[in-house]
Amino acid sequence: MQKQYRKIEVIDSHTAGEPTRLVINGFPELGDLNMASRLEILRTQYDQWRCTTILEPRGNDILVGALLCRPQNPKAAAGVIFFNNEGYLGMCGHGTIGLITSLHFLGQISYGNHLIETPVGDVTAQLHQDGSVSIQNVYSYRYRKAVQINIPDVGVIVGDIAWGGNWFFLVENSPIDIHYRDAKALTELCLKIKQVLASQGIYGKDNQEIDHIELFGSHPNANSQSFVLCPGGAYDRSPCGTGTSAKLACLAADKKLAAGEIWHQASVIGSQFQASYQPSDEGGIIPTIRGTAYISGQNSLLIDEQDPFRFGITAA
Ligand code: PYC
Repeated sequence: MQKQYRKIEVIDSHTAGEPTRLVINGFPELGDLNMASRLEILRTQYDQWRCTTILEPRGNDILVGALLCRPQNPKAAAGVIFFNNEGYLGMCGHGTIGLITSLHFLGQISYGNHLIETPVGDVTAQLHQDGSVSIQNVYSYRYRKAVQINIPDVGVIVGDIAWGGNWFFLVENSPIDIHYRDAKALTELCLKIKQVLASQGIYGKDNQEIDHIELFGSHPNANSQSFVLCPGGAYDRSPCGTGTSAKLACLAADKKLAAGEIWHQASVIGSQFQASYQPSDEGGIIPTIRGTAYISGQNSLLIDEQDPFRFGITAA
């Protein structure tokens, strides 16, 4: 008899070098609550499907997953829940650009504006005729300015804490040059910063963990170049949509960038996003991030019930 496999259908894309694996079929039914509630159901009851999709041997540490969900609002094009090798993300900028590009590839949306529901609120995405995508992200703001921390073997590092859909610690002048060849040293520095923030009880609003670290340096053809460490220990190959939103919130708070002015943010590999903001009545900003994603695969992940690694390779 022919073997039966459980199947997860995915569309793979990358946005400015950072991959997104969009799950279009094969995950358990999560119901009709909002995306934050559905994320909790996925996290507490079906987390093994995240592991199957993202962890080796079917995935890898740099992959970001996006589960396509039925939206609550009939006017929305989709709902989405983002996840990675460690857990779940509130919002993901490069992933939303990947989602829109994948939905267009599937023939499910056309050029123009699309409302997307995420666990941290609705975002609007515009698919342009040239294939690029602009996302109007969630409300973003700087929470604390110039927080000083002492990093063993490095010294004092000063950074801002800001929300851009995830929590970021942003270091304006990286003590290590932002260059792809130095990714290992940059990763180690960011991990140390993250550890010190956690051990000193330095959090975002409502004691939320600061799980993204962002270092900045100069770039010849952009306003700035960044290195962004993601929660699972992998670094973002793109300039990071939520990280660029957090950066804009700091620039706006410091009056270094005017509303509507374009900010070119380069990533550690040299890819770029264009970003701008509008002020929000609440004091922070509504950022817009523009970038391009490319489809890189259309695939069915097959899961053999007898495979000891069907739920991924984990330390446990
Ligand atoms: O683009 O917002 C982003 C993002 C978060 C984590 C990886 N990419």
